[in-house]
Amino acid sequence: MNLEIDRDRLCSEIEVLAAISDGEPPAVTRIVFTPTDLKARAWLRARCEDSGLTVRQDAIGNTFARWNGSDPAAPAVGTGSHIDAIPNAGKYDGVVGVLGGLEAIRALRRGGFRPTNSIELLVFTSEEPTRFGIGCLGSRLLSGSLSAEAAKRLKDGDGESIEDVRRKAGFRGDLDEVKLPGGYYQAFVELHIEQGPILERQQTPLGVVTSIAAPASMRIAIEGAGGHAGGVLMPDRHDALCAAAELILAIENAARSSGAVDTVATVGICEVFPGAINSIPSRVRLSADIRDTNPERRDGVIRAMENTCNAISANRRVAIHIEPLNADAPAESAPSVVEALSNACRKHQQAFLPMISRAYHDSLFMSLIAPVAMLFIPCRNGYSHRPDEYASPEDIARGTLVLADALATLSA
Ligand code: HGY
Ligand code: MN
Ligand code: MN
Repeated sequence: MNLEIDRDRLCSEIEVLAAISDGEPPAVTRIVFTPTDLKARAWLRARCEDSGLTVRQDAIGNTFARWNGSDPAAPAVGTGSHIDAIPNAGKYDGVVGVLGGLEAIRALRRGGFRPTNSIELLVFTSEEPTRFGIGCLGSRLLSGSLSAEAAKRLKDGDGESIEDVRRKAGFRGDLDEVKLPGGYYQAFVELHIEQGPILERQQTPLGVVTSIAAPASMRIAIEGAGGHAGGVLMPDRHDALCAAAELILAIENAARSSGAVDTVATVGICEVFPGAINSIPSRVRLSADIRDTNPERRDGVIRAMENTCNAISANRRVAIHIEPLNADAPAESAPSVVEALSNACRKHQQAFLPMISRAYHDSLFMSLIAPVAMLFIPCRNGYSHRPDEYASPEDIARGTLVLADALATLSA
C-alpha cells in the first residue's frame, strides 16, 4: 500500500481551524460550547463528511466520524483528540490528533486500504477543564468514569448547568446514553504534541507513550476578613491573600520535596476579592493541579497541602475550604497498541522514544474501555498552552504517516 500524507492540505487545515478562535492571533482560545467552538465543530464535521465519513454526535457533543469496515459487527479502531483550547493557547494541542487522524484516514483511503474493523475519528468534548472545572468531560462520560448524574451537577463560572449549556448548543438526548458498551473499540490511538521538551532535546522525531501520569485538581476557597488598608493594624488582620500566598508556596515546596522529579503542582488560578488597592483581601479562590506518575506520591502532596491549610487556618484565623475536582489513576498503554505504533515507526525507519505523558489526555479515560497508546511528535522548546506552541509540518506529517500505518495494522 502506497501511503502518502498530504502535508500541505493538513497544515492549511490546522491554520484554518486556528483562525476559528476567540483569541488574538497567534493565540487560540476555543472554549467548549461557545459559538466559536460550535463554528469549529461545524467546519470539522463538513471536512469529515467531504472525506466520505459518516458523522454522529452524542448527547455531550462527542463526535464520531466513521469509516465502515468490511465487518461492521467487529469492534472499531478509534483515533482522535480534542479541538477545544484553553484561553491564550496554541494551535496544535489536540488539533494535531484530530486533523492528523482525519488525514491518516484519507491517506489510507487514497492508498486503497480497506479496513476490516471500522475506523472512527473521535473529537472529544471539553478535554480542557476551562469551562466546567474538570478535564476530559466527553471521554469521562464515554468511559463511564464520570456518571451522568455527576455531570449534571457541573456548572460553569456563570452558574450555567451543563444540561442548559449543551442543550442550547444543540446536543439532545440524555447523558446516560453517552457511555459506550464494553468492547466497542478494539483499540484507540491518539496522536498529540508532546507538550514537553524531551523529544526535541533528544532529537528523536517520535514518542510512543507507555503510560499517562495521574492528574488531580481542586478548588480552594480562603475566607478572611476584609477592611480598610489604612485603618486595620497588622495584628488585627486576617488577610486572605497573605494566607493564599503562604499556601501556594507550600504546595510548590511539597511537590519539589516529594523525592521525585515526576511530581508536579501548579496553582493556575488566583482570584482576589474585592481586588482594590486599598482594601484588605477578604476572599481568595485558588485552583490547584497536582500530578505524578505515582498516584500514592501525588496523594502524599495533597495530604501535605491539606495539613498546611489547617495550620494556616489556625494561625491566621481564616477559613479554608477545599473542593476536590478530580483525582484520577494513571493509565498504562496496551502492549498491542504500543507494538503497532513501534512497528509503524520501524517500518518508516523512524527513531522513537518510549515515554511517559505528563499531560493528561482523553486516552487516559479511553484506556478504561479499550487498549490504548499515544504517539507524540515534538513541539518547539516543549512549549504548549501558550501562543508560541509550534510543531513543524515535517513532524506533523511524520506522526500522521506512522499513525496511518498503525491504524491499518489495527483494523486489517
Ligand atoms: O492539562 C492537561 O494535561 C491537558 O493539556 N488538558
Ligand atoms: Mn491541553
Ligand atoms: Mn491536549
